[in-house]
Amino acid sequence: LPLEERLVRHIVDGSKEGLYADLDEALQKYAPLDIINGPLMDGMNEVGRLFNNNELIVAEVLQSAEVMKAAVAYLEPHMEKQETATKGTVLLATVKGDVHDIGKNLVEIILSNNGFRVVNLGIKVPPEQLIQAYREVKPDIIGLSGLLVKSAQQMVLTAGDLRHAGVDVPLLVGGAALTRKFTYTKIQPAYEGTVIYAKDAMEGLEYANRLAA
Ligand code: B1M
Repeated sequence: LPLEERLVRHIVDGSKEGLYADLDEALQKYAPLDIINGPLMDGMNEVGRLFNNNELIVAEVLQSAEVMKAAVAYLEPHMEKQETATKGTVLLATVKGDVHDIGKNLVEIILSNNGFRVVNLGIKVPPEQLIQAYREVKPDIIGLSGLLVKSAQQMVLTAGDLRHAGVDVPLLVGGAALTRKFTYTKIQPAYEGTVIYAKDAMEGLEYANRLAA
């Protein structure tokens, strides 16, 4: 199989056998982020499709997720890093009820490689925990991730709870269940400050940079 297809297969099959050798080969040709956004992401999307068709079970999806995480961890040291003074602090979380964290962790890597301090609260983070962390960390931006359809609704609730707690720093939101339209028609009206939708981690960085400027 050609290299790109082998990378897709590692993810779909949930197999680390030969993964690092293939990643090394890929690094000769592509930037780390292009490997993630290209074949590795294609693999995850195929996993999602197969799972949707009942051709994979949760345990297999979890194995694919492990391989994706291992690949991202392997590529991370090869990414460009900006050694500048910090542009600001981002408080990051996957919303209550949602365990998906690969996209969120990618956002963390990209923001922290580009001058932001990131405090990552992890998964299934309820609004109360976010509010408490906000008071301790005093972030410049709060980043929320969610992949489930119900997570989009949870973001509306979270935004409302943050507003009631007097939080009004910009909210950066992303994840497969969200759309730009949902963000501006449902989340924004529930919040006091600005709400920005980012379709991927790089767009998240772009908006974070603009907010920090
Ligand atoms: Co789940 N899952 N999953 N899953 N899973 C999806 C999301 C699903 C679409 C699959 C499907 O059915 N086709 C579906 C959701 C359906 C829906 O709600 N409509 C689904 C389901 C149903 C479930 C369970 C309910 C299954 C079950 O138990 N029966 C369960 C839910 C548990 C829960 O959360 N309470 C579940 C569990 C899991 C695993 C644990 C097995 C595993 C997650 C492991 C982990 O994350 N540690 C998993 C996986 C791997 C997936 C798929 C296959 C892949 C997700 C992924 O990691 N993608 C997914 C299908 C799919 O997305 N195609 C699926 C790669 C990652 C880099 O992309 O996170 O989208 P993503 O991040 C992107 C952008 O969205 C964006 O940037 C990234 C790219 O640069 N982004 C941000 C994300 N967050 C951002 C934040 C930002 C900015 C950008 O700013 C703050």
